[in-house]
Amino acid sequence: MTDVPASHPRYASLRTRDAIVAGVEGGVTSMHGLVAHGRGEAFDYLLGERTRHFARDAIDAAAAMLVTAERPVVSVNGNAAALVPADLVALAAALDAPLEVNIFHASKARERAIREHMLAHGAPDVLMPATNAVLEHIDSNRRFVNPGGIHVADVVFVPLEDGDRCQALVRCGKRVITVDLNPMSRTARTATVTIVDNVTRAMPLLLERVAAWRGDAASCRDLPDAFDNERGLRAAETAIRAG
Ligand code: PTJ
Repeated sequence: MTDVPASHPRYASLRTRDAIVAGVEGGVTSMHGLVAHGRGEAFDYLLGERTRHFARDAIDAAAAMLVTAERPVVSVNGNAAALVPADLVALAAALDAPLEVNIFHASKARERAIREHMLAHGAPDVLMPATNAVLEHIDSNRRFVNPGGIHVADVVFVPLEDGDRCQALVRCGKRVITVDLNPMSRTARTATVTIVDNVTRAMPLLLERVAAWRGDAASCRDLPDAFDNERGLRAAETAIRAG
């Protein structure tokens, strides 16, 4: 771990880097994940490394969509597993939803490492991609899904997604919630709800909202339809360009 005091101005960012590096060292995160993380850092820097109003609106819509879903699934890749494993486990538990490993850069060993990592963080079970359930409209490794998970899900929470699979999920009729610091990415533009924020900041806020609404879904039922993803992305891009 980087030896920096909590008073260091870049403490949170450096700790998050440490988590990603530990993910690579533990076989959970791919080397490509480091590159993706660097790109995320750059956007986060431009956003002032804080949760903005458009992200809060998206978090509300996402929480409402998740608590009113019939079969929500929490999808886990190598970066999300390294950065927010306990929060992902807590989200799945709060929703009574499965966690499912689904990665872009193919590796059976890494899929198993992510599963073990999530179990070590308290997940009671973790679904794995299977060969007997395939997502249509996609050719990459991510087409393999679990027949009891993403294959039959109506809402998929998939932080740091790649554009192709996001498109495929939407074309399969699923509603997709993503967390992506880049409001211009294909994923951000294709998802049903895009939370433009660092996943490390967004997850605790999402958990709070889900906890508040899960026993009272009626009070938030209208939020997902009222949410305008394009408007949120425009606001995020404007904030980034304004510096
Ligand atoms: O474990 P795998 O094989 O599934 O790979 C995971 C990555 C993330 C490497 C893979 O999905 C990938 O290549 O993603 P992309 O297409 O590079 O997109 C990653 C997006 O996440 C980029 O738009 C980044 O800006 C964004 N991002 C990076 N770090 C964060 C982030 N968004 C939110 N929070 C972050 N901490």
